[in-house]
Amino acid sequence: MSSSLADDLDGTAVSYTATAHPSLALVKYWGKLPGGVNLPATTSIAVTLDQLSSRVTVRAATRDRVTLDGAEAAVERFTPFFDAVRARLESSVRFRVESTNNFPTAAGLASSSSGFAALALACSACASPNRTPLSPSELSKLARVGSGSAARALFGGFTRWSRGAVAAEQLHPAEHWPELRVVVLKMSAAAKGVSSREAMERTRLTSPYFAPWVENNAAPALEAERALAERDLERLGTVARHSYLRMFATMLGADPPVLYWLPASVAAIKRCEQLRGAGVAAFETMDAGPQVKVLTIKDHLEAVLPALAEVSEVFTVCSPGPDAALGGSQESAPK
Ligand code: 2P0
Repeated sequence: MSSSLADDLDGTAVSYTATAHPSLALVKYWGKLPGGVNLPATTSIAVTLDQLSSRVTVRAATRDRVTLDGAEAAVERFTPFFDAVRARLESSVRFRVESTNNFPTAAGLASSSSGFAALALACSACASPNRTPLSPSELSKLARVGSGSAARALFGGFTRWSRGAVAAEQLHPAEHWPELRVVVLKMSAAAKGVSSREAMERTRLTSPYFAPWVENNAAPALEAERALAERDLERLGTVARHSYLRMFATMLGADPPVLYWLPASVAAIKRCEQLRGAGVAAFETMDAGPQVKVLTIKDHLEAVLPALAEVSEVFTVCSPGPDAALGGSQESAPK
């Protein structure tokens, strides 16, 4: 059944817009605790990326409906989140959502983190326009129901989402480390074949390496937190590399195995190794997709960018980003 946008609206025409930036984990969330909604089995430590963004516009409507970058999305993916917002705010409103990303969706660039963080803000404003806005922690709880990593994307700068926690928290604002840079490489814009949610659950249920992955998570999370506090890129980069490689080790042990890497991903990993050998800060990380993101500092970009451009497209260079916020405009991700 198709209907025009006007058919779905309740006649108020008031719209609520919010913008959020993806949360890139340096120590990874991979695996859920049983019995809750997106409760993490591992503590994750992350940075919010300023140049990538999701922008959502929400209006009250007669039924829930979502378009993602102009295409109709399967609304079932959003229903538990919408229901959580309605329950929290004691509202029966239905949501008409238009969402755009300035980067490839579902390609391993954490689009669900920024998308649901922006939705938590815009939907809660739409569901209850006359009450005091929910606190960032309450919004983080709601965003988590949509997608685990979205709990972190509510906050700018540097975040922690502890094992079993219902909400994430900010460790430091973006101003804590303004020189930090994340070079985002684009190996492929194709949507991934296996969703991160499915891959995560398959890993938990079938990989013999899942239990040791969880058991060995506390020390790296603490080490990353300390390295962040001291702005020590060597230590942070080293623990971030351990975390993503061990996360992939658990996936490779799943049945059937999950392999997101492309030849260009491996080429970028090797190029970072060469750069480090030459004394240049370049610490890569990856998520549920083929893209490689490289941690460095501003002064090393001159050496890092041409070296990485030889093996992949440099999509953009990010600094630590701001909090998710109501309103906001979206620009294409500049290099
Ligand atoms: C993270 N990822 O910490 C990890 C690292 C990908 C690799 O969180 O099922 O979309 O919605 O809670 O948050 C991607 O998975 O999963 C993710 P759900 P999500 O950023």
